[in-house]
Amino acid sequence: MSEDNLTRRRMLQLTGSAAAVGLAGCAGAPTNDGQSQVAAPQTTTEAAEEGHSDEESGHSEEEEEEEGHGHEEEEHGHDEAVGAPTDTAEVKMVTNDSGYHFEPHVVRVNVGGTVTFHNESGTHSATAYHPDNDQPQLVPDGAASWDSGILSEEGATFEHTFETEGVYHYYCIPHEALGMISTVIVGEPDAHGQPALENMPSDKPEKVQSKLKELNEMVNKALGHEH
Ligand SMILES: [Cu+2]
Repeated sequence: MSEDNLTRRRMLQLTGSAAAVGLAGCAGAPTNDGQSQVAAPQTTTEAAEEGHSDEESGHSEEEEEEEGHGHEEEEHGHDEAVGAPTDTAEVKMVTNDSGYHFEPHVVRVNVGGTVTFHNESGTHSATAYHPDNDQPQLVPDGAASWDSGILSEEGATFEHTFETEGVYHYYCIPHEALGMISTVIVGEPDAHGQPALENMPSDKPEKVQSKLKELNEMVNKALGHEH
């Protein structure tokens, strides 16, 4: 594969995900954020400049990460690279000035691995897109469902162990419509045939669909599945 093709594809993906981020408002480009040490007007400028440079120079992801967006990324882990699977992972559930978030958006564990959901601030749940939760199936065929129920106490945790390889989307009951949705990848699944990646629930609000698209792009990238 030629380097040019690779770069162009990445550029397209970046452009696409930048658009999705704009809609979803919960990932990637810095937004006004109470935890940030950068004043809001500067943050806005920085975001605008980033968008510009992505389009013009087609930086690869790696380059973009090295250049960094400063401390904000470290705090939020938004523009995360999804690594190899591990035995355990932790996801924070956060309410802050920029909204409602699972952080990071995509975690990856081995088959039999455990994800701990940790309520850092606000009132949230971690709930699988599974028919058992009266939702469309955005988890692997045959996978177990889970639902933390509402966690309102700071520091409350919920664990789920994933025995079935594949891609799992899940949401926060109070904040789904606001885009509080994230993903667990289990093992080394083939991106083809994953319900999470292939079944877009068309009856969901636009904000939910755009968030799912954004997550699907991250997952496809992590699994080396390029269109
Ligand atoms: Cu929430």
